[in-house]
Amino acid sequence: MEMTLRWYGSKFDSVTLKQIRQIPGVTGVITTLYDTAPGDTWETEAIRRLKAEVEESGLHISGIESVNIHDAIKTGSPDRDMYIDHYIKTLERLGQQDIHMVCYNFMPVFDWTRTELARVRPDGSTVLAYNQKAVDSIDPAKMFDSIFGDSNGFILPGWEPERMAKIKELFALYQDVDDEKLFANLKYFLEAIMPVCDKYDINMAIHPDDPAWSVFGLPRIIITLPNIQRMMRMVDNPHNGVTFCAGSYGTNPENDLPGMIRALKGRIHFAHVRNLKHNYPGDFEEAAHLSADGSFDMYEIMKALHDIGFAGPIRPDHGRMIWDEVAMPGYGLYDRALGAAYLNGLWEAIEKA
Ligand code: DNO
Repeated sequence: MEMTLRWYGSKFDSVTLKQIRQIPGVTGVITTLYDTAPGDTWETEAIRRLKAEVEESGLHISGIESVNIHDAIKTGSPDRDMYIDHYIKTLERLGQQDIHMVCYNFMPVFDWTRTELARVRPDGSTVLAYNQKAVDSIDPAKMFDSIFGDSNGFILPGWEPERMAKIKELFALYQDVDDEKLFANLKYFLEAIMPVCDKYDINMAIHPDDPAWSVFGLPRIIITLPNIQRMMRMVDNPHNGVTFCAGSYGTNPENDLPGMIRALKGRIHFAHVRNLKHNYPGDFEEAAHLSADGSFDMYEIMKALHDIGFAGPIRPDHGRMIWDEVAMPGYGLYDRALGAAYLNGLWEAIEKA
């Protein structure tokens, strides 16, 4: 594995490349052109500039998170082919710049969903949290206002104000899209992009739906092992793989995380490893990466990745806000750096054992 950190670019991130470079064992960043919109074709020059900036700091780009997918592709609307062409062009340009891993998601309307961005934990840190009752009682159109109010002024990935302003229209677009249609639209997209992935050796790594069930009545498909296996079988190409996000799959306590990792051997192209704490059915909050702070056995997760010979990029995920840091919720420096150090420690111990 290669330890990495997510970085949104110097215009958008409170964390600098210099700081990332000083986290022991972190050699790469996972980044994106954060000011592109889903459906845009990425400019070669912009990719080059990003790459040069990262490399000047002594790091390199280990992958992209995310190249977002336009709603026309997810809903299968008549103009999808145009947006798929844009996507293919973007992949081609990334491949030409020697970038070989792209994380994306196929979630309708919302990317990840949380009901609180700053729930206070007993140690005084704040974390992202989810409460099903709160979701059931809120109008999705209001969700954005409550989320945005707590975001420290940062634009959260997947919650861009321009998209959220059109939320009613977005919901209408998905009116006739159920799980089966979403699977079919994903298949259509994957079949179209596999040739360019084969040509440039680009590993596509689909991110799970977070939380791993339907919210606001929208279809959600990347939530369980059988569904991932269905997705991989329907376009059976090693470049069609997954981001194994422990925190997202782990929202459902029935997902056996180490077991899933073992079953996905060879098709995990990227790993997000973080911990969360289940308080009671329908309520969870994020935790420190340390096993003892949450509900997951982080040793078993890292052990499973080690056992399958996982060699791709891995990153700590959603840190707590600690030590008075002001940053994008989940994406401060301090707790993610602690997470990276802890995961590196587990890995070293597993290797030496
Ligand atoms: C949340 C992230 C997601 C992820 C996208 C991938 O913090 O893990 O926003 O980047 O779903 O496209």
